[in-house]
Amino acid sequence: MLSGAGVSAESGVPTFRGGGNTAVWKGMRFDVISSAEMVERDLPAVWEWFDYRRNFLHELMPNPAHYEIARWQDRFAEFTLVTQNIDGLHQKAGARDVIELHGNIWRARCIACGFTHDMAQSKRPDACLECGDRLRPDVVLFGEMLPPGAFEFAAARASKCELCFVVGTSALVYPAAGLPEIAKAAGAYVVEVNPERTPLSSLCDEVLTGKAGEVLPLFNNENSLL
Ligand code: BJW
Repeated sequence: MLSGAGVSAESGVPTFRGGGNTAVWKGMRFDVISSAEMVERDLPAVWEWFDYRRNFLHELMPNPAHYEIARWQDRFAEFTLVTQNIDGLHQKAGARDVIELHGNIWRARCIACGFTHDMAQSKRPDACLECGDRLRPDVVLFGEMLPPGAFEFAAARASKCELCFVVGTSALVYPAAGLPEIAKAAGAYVVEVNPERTPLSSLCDEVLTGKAGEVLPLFNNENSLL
């Protein structure tokens, strides 16, 4: 399963592109404030944006889609959850071994030594506790490389996949959006769950038009084919 921001939408997390690409922070588009260039130019502004979002996320809970996905992990002998989400809500719902392609908003990473700091249980340190250098959010911003090995591992699982669910993603951001293409090329049955069509819809064997929190729980009954 590949998940995107739409899975968290019903928890109250704003999507990036839903509503017409208008997500802004103090007049800046998200792809400007969430960019490698902005980390170089104005790290405090980047922290202000991410601190705001962590505060906001603190109150939010997983929704039925997160819980259903977590259940699938126990239901299938081999199940891989790959997410583009950085909010940690899959894990909060009980999902394990989640492959986070774009990092996690609850971690900070040292710009110099790469040491990571947990911010879920404790407050953000002012500087790296290992070397004293500056910290940045441990998320993958535009124009940055994904965490070493994460995409490669996900691609290897996709290339052996029989059933691929693509849930709540606009499928615009690569390389994540390439995973269902890999699965399809390997012969997988590809199912999309999204209220809107995406560039992947025409590749899919099944398009379930609707909200993840309403569609996925429909698989959790005795008539379900899964
Ligand atoms: C619901 C719903 C409900 C609503 N239920 N659904 C090939 C071609 C062209 C460009 C590139 C390429 N390969 C790489 C690139 C460059 C770039 C890229 O893809 N750009 C495109 C936008 C054109 N990629 C990168 O830069 C990546 N790095 C990389 O490739 O490194 C190698 C490299 C380096 C240097 C140069 C070149 C290559 C990194 C991408 C990192 C993305 N980071 C972000 C921001 C994280 C930080 C932050 O949070 O601020 O990650 S961008 C943003 O988009 C975020 C998301 O994870 C990501 C994907 O968004 P997602 O999840 O799909 O959400 P939305 O909002 O787009 O869509 C929501 C969907 O939900 C919609 O479809 C709704 O309909 C649906 N929905 N309610 C179900 N209830």
